[in-house]
Amino acid sequence: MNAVLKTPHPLAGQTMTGADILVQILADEGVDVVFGYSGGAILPSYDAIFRFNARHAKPGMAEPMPLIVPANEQSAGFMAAGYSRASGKVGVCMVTSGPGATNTVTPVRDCTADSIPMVVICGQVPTAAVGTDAFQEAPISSIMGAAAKHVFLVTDPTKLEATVRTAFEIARTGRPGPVVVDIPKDVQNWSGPFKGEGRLPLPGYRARLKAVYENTIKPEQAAAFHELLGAAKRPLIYAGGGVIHGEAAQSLRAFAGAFGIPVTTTLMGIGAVDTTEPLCLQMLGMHGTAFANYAVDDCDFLIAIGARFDDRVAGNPAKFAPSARAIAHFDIDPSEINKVKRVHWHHVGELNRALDGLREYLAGQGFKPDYADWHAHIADLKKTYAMNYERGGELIQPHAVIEEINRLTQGEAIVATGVGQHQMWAAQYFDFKSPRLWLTSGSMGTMGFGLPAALGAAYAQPGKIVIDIDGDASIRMNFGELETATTYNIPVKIVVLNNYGDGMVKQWQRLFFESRYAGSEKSLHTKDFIKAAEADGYKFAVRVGHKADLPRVVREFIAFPGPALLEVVIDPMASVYPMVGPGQGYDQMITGEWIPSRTAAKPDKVDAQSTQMF
Ligand SMILES: Cc1ncc(C[n+]2csc(CCOP(=O)(O)OP(=O)(O)O)c2C)c(N)n1
Ligand SMILES: [Mg+2]
Repeated sequence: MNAVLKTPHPLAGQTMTGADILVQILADEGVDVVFGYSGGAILPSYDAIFRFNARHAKPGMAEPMPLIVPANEQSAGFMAAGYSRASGKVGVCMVTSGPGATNTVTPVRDCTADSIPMVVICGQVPTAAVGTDAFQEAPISSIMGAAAKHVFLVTDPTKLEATVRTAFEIARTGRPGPVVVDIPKDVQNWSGPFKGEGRLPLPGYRARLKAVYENTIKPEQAAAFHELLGAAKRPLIYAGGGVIHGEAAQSLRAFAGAFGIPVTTTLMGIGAVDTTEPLCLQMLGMHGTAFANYAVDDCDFLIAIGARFDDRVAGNPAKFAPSARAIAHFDIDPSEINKVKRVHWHHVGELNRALDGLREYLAGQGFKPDYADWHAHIADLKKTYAMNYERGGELIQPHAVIEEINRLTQGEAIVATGVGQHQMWAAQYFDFKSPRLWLTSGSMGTMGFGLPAALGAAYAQPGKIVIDIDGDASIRMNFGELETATTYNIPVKIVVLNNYGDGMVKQWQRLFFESRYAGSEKSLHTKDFIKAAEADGYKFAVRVGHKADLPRVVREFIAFPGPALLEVVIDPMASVYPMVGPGQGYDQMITGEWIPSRTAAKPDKVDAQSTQMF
């Protein structure tokens, strides 16, 4: 796993402190930025990073391991996650004990739920004080045990080195996820020999991984798949975040392209295929495109790849893909097979190898399907049920803002989001030509994700344009990070779609609670986003409220070279459509006023009972 490490390690045998060992392993693992916040229990490790940077300083070059300090540790976690999502590398976050560590619980859970590799290093009170309610002590291994992929509390300093190396291995292998390493202060201050090699024994984990990595599709399994695909007239690929995490987008594109199989993606799978391609149906699910959801209803063979039939896609598993005579499922995690929906064919293994192998097998069999009728049907669905919104009114519609930005960025920008309506409009109206451009808190749906994730992404992909599409409420959650962008001169472009409230909550209150806006209305809130940005040093901070100004202001905003904030006052009553109500089948999808529907379902038909589930 240690890609950059030569054996023997050039520093092997040297006496080093625990903190220096930690930092050396970070460097060996390829860590080129650490996001975090200091404090008493992590001071030795912060000092070790400072000294590492001083030792390796080269004139005219950036520090090899800069420390990026946000306003709040939650943001450090989301910056590391944004870095990881945009690069595929393990993001690193380093915080102090107690409140520093507990502030990272939300990003840790967020990373587990979205399968994002991250290593969180937490300082802990000295070993002798653990369990005494010492100053700034929190039981991190217990708290994080339920939230992380794995947690280590290092009590034996001679195991620190192997533990940190193993943490990276666990974070990035199999189904990726966050690993927390809790390091008491005395372990950081301990001095001992640096071995330069070695990992902890993890026989069960490694044996399971080996079996998964070595599992290739056997000829009889390939023949069974061939039979299912050969019998299908309307096959459809449903691709999820696993395709992105597994670096399998190219293999998916080659597989779908070789046989002409249309593809729809989950929220997490956006970018797995180029959304501008004719056979890409964009996102499916609760707020998916109507044409994707209708294609799911119409398909006779559904091929799930790195996706998990979650409730935002299969709100009613029994009614999901009702015409599919067969479902196939590819995943790296065996626990996902038959978890929500029973499938007829499955393969647990690396997606890229599986898809390449299967494509070569089918091609070798001379498989040349003719899906012309299905392609015509897909083209017709895309035309008839195209995404649309009110284009004529006085107020600025949020969709128009995204279309305007997209016209300039052309599917090449990195887009991070908060959570709410703005997140869904961004998912629906942006193009994405490649993977790792779309950064969103999918499973947890954590408001406050967007701005720090965008900042982290800017470190992962310097030179790429990074846009945070945020809501007026979501951005408030980590508003302190506005200043982080100017402090470090990170050229993120922040868009606040201001509908003066928790728009998504209000939409549900309109649908299910007779428009009683309990706790979701913000029209009397007094924050001035522009003045706030100016106070934090923004040289571009502009509010736009008139439709006619939008194209010009968006152009100036995107062209601005440094951090920039654009607040757009949007129609506060705009809703996200289409919408499949919770617990419902796609045949009950409501499409709103501007997208045709092929059923008569109306908003008031959404079953209030089903909301009990959420
Ligand atoms: C941390 C957190 N708290 C609460 C929620 C529940 N929630 C989901 S969307 C939403 C409203 C978001 O408002 P805003 O950011 O302004 O986005 P809009 O829907 O208005 O575009 C809320 C409160 C959440 N997702 N995350
Ligand atoms: Mg809002």
